[in-house]
Amino acid sequence: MSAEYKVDGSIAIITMNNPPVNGLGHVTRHAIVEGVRQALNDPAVKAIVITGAGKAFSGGADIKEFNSPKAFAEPSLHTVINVIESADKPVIAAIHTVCMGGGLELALGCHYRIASPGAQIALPEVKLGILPGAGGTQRLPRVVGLELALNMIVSGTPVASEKLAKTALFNTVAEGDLMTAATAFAHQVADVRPLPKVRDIKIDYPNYEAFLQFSRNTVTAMAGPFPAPLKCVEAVAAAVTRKFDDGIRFERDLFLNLVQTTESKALRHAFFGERAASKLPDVPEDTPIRPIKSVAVIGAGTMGGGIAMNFANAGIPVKILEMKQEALDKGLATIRKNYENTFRKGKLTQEKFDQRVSLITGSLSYDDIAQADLVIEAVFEDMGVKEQVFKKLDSVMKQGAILASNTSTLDVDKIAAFTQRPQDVVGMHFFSPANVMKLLEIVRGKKTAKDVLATVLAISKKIKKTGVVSGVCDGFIGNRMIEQYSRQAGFLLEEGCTPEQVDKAVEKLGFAMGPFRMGDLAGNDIGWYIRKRRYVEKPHITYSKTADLLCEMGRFGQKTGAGWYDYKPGDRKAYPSDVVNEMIVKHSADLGITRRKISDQEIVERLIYALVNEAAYILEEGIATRASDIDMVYLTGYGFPLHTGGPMFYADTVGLPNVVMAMEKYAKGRHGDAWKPAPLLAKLAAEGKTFN
Ligand code: T1G
Repeated sequence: MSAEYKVDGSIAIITMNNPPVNGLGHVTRHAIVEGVRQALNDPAVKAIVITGAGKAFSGGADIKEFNSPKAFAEPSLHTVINVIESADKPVIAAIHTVCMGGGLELALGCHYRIASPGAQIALPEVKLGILPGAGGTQRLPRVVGLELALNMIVSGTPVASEKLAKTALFNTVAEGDLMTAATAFAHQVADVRPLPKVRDIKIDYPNYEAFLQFSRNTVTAMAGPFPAPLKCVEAVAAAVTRKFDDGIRFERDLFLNLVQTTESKALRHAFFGERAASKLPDVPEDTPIRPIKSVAVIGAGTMGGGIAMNFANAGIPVKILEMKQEALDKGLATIRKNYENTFRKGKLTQEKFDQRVSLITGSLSYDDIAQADLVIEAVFEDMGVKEQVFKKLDSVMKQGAILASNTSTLDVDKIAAFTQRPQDVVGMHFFSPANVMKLLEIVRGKKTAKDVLATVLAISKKIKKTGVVSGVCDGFIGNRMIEQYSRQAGFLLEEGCTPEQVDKAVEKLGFAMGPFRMGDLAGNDIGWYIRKRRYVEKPHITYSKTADLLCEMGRFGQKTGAGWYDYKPGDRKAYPSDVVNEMIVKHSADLGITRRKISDQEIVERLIYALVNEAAYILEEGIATRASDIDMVYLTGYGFPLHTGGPMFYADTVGLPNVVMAMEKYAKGRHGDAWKPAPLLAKLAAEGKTFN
């Protein structure tokens, strides 16, 4: 039973109990209706209190049931709310901790609402690409007013219950024991009639048309490819322009339309993908974690500084170790400047600024970091340098300390072998800028201990990163895939494209930046350095020489004022470069290639399917645990458009048979060997299955 029923004197108490957040799944909905029916039929019962067990009143409809018959099986959430609202005895919602989505809509159907302070109150459906579908857009404006309701529904942002204490949403926000307050309140209102119904409240907002039009314009400007925000405005508009029941029907139609959209399915996929990523099949969820009370970072460069900031932001003291005072001072000054910029933008209070700056200290001596629970090296990407650092760490760090490398491609097993404690060694690959990008690739060595993985997964949540575990291979998950993406980008240049055409094609799909603008930002010399290593290690893999020719021209990107594009001093805008385009055209001629017009569709397919095919190899090799992990890597670390759900979800949406057919077409072209479908991809396509 996922709702308990008991009678306390003359008060019936229904306690939702569907861990972890009392999602209003079918069983729970049925149990609530049964409880209300039982209470209404019991002459001893004078009032009903509904509350939630555990860490939530209710986190809303059970998203896991979406797109399954259970989601709308009777009693639907609408039915549950109607049963409550039309009850002939008072129903009081006793709200605590989390009251979101359908949970808040259920509370709005009650006659009274009591809350504890600090409860998160929200209608976050828009974050899932839908809108409140059980009356939230019609009832919330009636209790908190049109403007606040619209803001809450379009943003999906939680508001603390005490901030809503003065609105008609709550009868009281009570300190102390919630159930004592709710039961006492129930006794007070047991005989009060008529029973107050939110649906009967009139919305008073003079000149609401102007406000709604302003809202439509604002929301249209910020919604991007997502249809839900604007539909939220239309649904809330119905609360003022239509009769209640008509508004409910209108809201329902909008909801049913949105729940079927690819954008919503992509957002729900990302919601669960974020949470699934922290689960490893062979690491039990109750694996004890090592306490991380202090962190050390080696290297005060761009990465080291950004990494340190993540821990300071989470309230964890960080010591940065450098070899030279000048480098240490420069690194600490850069960190302070970053915090000052955030403070100046009003995104940081003085108190937080002071706290964070004080949590980051520097040192020139390994002895000063010996007691840190976690040390992360962010030194030069060279195995020789890593060897020196890890041998030193092995001799200095306390037993049980976790030794992490921020390497972006190097073999973590080799790094672990520099120490006598390979079980304590792990990769923590942050993405630049490390204090901004959400992705953290956690690289699991063959000997990395399970509690080390559990600890790093837990600490990644604490520092607000999306931790995704990767096995050891060249480039782990993200960079190994981007290698194939970059190869195709280079080939496209040789065959007829300009850098701008390639970038624009994927930016039209929603990428923040195409491959060439990204190269100019990150520095083209980074890829050059890696390709030089690969030419030796993997001579069979061909690359376009255009990227090397570009670097030989000293055009490393924004940092040299010129890259694939030209740049003007003080202006970050990328201007197409005649010099580069001439180099590309000449290179095509040198290769004897007759340049041709290439469609945007071919560009998008070749770039994205190159990612997908490599990902299929990564999956079948067990480097990534699941397809949604790969999507999370690309959504949080590579600017892959969120509305597509990530490369694997995108391929599923296109249909794997279509992906394979397109690859077969490209296999007939230049470098066709790159288009051999990974066995897993070919198998899934042949069986009509999907990655996710
Ligand atoms: N349904 C199903 N599972 C849910 C869930 C939900 N609504 N919310 C959370 N979970 C799972 C989550 O997958 C994870 O599972 C576990 O609970 C803990 O979550 C008609 C249709 C509530 C603030 O959008 O924002 O109502 O990984 O790690 O950090 O209008 O979860 O452990 O197996 O996030 O303490 C609207 C979404 C639904 C709220 C708790 N509601 N959830 O945060 O824990 S649509 C939402 C959250 C709707 C109606 C419409 C957060 C949280 P697992 P967690 P947390």
